[in-house]
Order: sequence, then C-alpha cells, then structure tokens
Amino acid sequence: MKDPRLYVILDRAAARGRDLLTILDATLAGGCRLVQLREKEWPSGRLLPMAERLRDRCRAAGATFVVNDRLDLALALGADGVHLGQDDLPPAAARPLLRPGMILGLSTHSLEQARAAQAAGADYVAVGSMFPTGTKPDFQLVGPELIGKLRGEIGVPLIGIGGITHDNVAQVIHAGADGVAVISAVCAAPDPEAATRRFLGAIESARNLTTTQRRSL
Ligand code: 3NM
Repeated sequence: MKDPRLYVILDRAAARGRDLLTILDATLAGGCRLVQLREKEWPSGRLLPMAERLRDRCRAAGATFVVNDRLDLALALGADGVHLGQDDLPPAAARPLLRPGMILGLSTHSLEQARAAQAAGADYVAVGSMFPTGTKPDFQLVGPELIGKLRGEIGVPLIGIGGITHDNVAQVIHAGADGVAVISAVCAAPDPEAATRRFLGAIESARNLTTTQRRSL
C-alpha cells in the first residue's frame, strides 16, 4: 500500500446513478492512489465486468485496488487486496487464501477489535465511524478519539472512516490517522476530481500542522 492518505471507496449506491468508472477516472486524476470497490447489492457475477474495468484503470494509474467483502471476487480479479468487516470471514480464515503480497484490511469499531485486527496480521486497520454518516445506517460512532487511543499501539496504517468531509478531515489526521476513507464526499460530490484534490490538500495541511505541533512539544 503505497499511499494510504486518501482511500476513496467506490459505492454504486452512493454514486446515485453516476458511472463508477467516471468517478474513478476523476479521483485518479485528482491524485487518489488507493481505491476500494464496495457493492452491497449486486451479485458478484453481475459486478465482475465493471470490476475488471475498474481494476484495469487502477493498474494503469499505479493505484492500489481493493475489493470490499468478497474474497472470491478479489482473487478472481487479481486485486491488490481485500477489505473485510467484522461479520465477514475472520482474518485467520481469509489470510491463507490470499496470494502473497495481497493486502488484508479490516474494519474495526472498538479498541478491542483494532487490537485483534493487528494481532491477526491486518495490513491496515479502518476505524469508524469517525462522525455520523448516512452511508452506513448501522454505524457505531467512535469519533477521532479512538484513533488517538490506538495510535500508540497500532503499528500498521490507521484509516479513519465514516462521515468524513473536507471540514472535519483535519480532526481525524490530528488524532493520529495515517489516512481517511471516504465514500459520499467523493462519490456524491458534484466534481469528484476537485473533491479529491481538496481532500489531499486538507490532509497535507493537517499533517504539516501535526508535525509542527509535535516538534514544539
Ligand atoms: N464503514 P461516508 S462508516 C463503509 O464505521 C463505512 O466502519 C464505516 O461513508 C465504519 O464517507 C462507512 O459517506 C461509511 O460517510 C462511510
């Protein structure tokens, strides 16, 4: 995983009828290099042709391409990784099935789950929800505070997720996150390329401030 700062999750439902390929091209043009495909409704057979095109475009751009939930699809596509939730295959069952070098990302919603994810060999740990979100109706609000608590003990990249916007992203970075994952703030943005650029700029500013603050401690 080359650059975890901004993780754009492509979700057809959040795109409100817009083509995911167009959104992908825009976010890649805006500088995103970590992309996930998240599809909660379509069966894998229906999803496969579009997923192949998304994978090809990510490859051409040198971006990392991860598939949410569906290990079979991730393997069939030769994706760079798979992202699993607490109700998916546990990491101990999933890891032996992955090709060498494939990324395993895990969703977590508590201190205990994040510790367990690291112990199970996750390559990154997503922590959410940072803020209330309409994208995941059953979100559990943990806030940036949980990132702060985990920072000292989690060695792999920590990615904040849930309700992240240009206005609150700095809070997540200041809490110690290595990156943020967003769905609606890019997929539903009027201009996903501009939204991506603005996120990368806001993340960079927040990181610089964090470094300066650390130096002055
Ligand atoms: N996982 P948006 S919140 C997919 O808390 C997902 O683990 C979450 O979408 C978690 O950026 C979430 O539109 C939805 O809020 C993120």
